[in-house]
Amino acid sequence: MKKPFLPLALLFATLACSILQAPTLPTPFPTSTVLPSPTVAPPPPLRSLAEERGFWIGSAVSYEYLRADSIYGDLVAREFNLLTTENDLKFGPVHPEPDRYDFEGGDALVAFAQANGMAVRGHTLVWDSQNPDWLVGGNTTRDELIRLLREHIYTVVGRYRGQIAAWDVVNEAIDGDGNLHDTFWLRGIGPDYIPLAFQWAHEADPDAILFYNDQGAERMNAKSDGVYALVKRLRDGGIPIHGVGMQMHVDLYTAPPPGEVAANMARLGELGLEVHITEMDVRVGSEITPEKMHRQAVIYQDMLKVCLEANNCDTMVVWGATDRYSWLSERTSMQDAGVLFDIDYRPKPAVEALLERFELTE
Ligand code: 9MR
Repeated sequence: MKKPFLPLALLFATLACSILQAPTLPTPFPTSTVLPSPTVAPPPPLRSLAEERGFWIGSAVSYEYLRADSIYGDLVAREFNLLTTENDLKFGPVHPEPDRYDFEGGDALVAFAQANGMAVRGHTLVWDSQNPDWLVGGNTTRDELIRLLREHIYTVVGRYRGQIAAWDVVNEAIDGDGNLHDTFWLRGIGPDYIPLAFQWAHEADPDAILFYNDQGAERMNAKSDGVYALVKRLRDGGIPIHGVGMQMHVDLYTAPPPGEVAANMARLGELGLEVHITEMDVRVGSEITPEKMHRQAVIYQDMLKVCLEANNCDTMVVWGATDRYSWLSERTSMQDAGVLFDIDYRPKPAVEALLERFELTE
């Protein structure tokens, strides 16, 4: 049985908002070898088709870009009915000093989501990356670290109680062999840091659905076996975990076979767990060709199909909205073209492919 993702009232607000929202992006789109010609009418928003099917189509959003670019904000609000806080609620950004939290970005993202009838996924409470120097550089005892992590989770989750529907509580804790990663948290607290984090998040917001989130564990392999074993132990131990996030950072040649993703979702479903696709992008490399865009569209469509057909998957989040601001373009000088809209905010063939898949679904 699925837990309702949002209260009914918010769902109605979402629908009302999407009806009232007029697309504000510049149209018609300029010509390109890959993208629709200027005479083609812009496609309907993804969220409108998603909502008709009770589905959540999301984008990771950083306040840094939202604050600076209203066209980007319009794109996100028009196309998506969910946002994930890309960086603003990670430990370092939100808790930059021992006694100081910075909620500017998180508050702004939650307010933006509410104003636009979008749900929010909070990302992420416990990770080995983007931790502040004061935390990782300190000579902290195990007891102090436990106290500190509990206070952090209570403060961050508690602030958004009732406003953030789902949390990635623990991120990327399993290595490629399926064992626990040697992380700051494992060294400092031991394996108990995982169940403790879920327990504290649940105490801070009993209605939020709580996820373990990882990458490279979408198909059936040693890593996804390790994730399965971990979440099974948590479930068996009565720990409040409700789902697994499959990040789905893939490329044209290593995307997981849909059948394996479906099998993986099914076995997690047998444990009573939901699955969200949480961070999807499909890298195409530096050269962008129509063939690559087509292949990318097929991969997006395949993964949406798997999710729609599973009885425990109702959410697919893309890790960014436009290539202009995607994490892939932060890392390389090339855009790598991994998300759904290009650097000029124009929809790629993948958008059409997702719309088509929604239309084929009851
Ligand atoms: O998109 C995020 C990017 O802006 C940050 O610089 C980076 C820091 O590690 O994290 C990126 O997001 C990651 C996410 O939090 C966890 N899964 C992998 C994502 C891409 O690296």
